[in-house]
Amino acid sequence: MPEPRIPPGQSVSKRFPRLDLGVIPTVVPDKWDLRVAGSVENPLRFNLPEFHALPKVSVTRDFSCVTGWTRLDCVWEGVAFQTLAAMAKPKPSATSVWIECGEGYTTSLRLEDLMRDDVLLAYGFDGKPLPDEHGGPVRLIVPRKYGWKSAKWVRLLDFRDRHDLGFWEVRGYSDTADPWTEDRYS
Ligand SMILES: Nc1nc2c(c(=O)[nH]1)N[C@H]1C(S)=C(S)[C@@H](COP(=O)(O)O)O[C@H]1N2
Ligand SMILES: [Mo]
Repeated sequence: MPEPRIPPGQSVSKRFPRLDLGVIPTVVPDKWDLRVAGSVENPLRFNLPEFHALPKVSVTRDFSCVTGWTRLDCVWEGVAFQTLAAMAKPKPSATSVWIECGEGYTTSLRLEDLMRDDVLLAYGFDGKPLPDEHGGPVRLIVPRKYGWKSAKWVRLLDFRDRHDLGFWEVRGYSDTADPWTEDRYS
């Protein structure tokens, strides 16, 4: 059998639905920053112009939410996670990254899952600046995981020597979150 295009139990959405806790954080561009901290040799802090000046990548991937929709061929533009990791230099003890967002949402990922070459901190979507409701100015995109790992409005990437569970993961959603195995709940 050929591989199906979308994961089991999903259906294609032409629109790009919005899914979050209902709050869009107010971003004052002068005050916005993105910090990379924790178990790294080189902690980093970027304001928006500095972040936009980093090497840019474009990644086209499908996006699947656990509630059942998949949007095909999302075109994301931004900074590869690998680029940030190379600058920050994780300590050998770092195994996980804790992610904090502007409105209080959190998630976390194993470092090995973030080091895939399709993971990025996106500021562009389908050829335009990433809209506020989809996580602008900067969001994480982890195409191989269900959408709740793709944190919107990211402000902090905290490298850790232990793995802590984020907002949905402590509420019963899977920590591994693989759409292809319908790995929805823990
Ligand atoms: N900060 C933040 N990021 C978040 C969420 C959230 O509530 N807050 N929801 C997640 C979920 S469950 C999904 S499916 C995707 C949806 O992204 P979208 O609203 O751009 O479609 O964002 C994820 N990232
Ligand atoms: Mo979701």
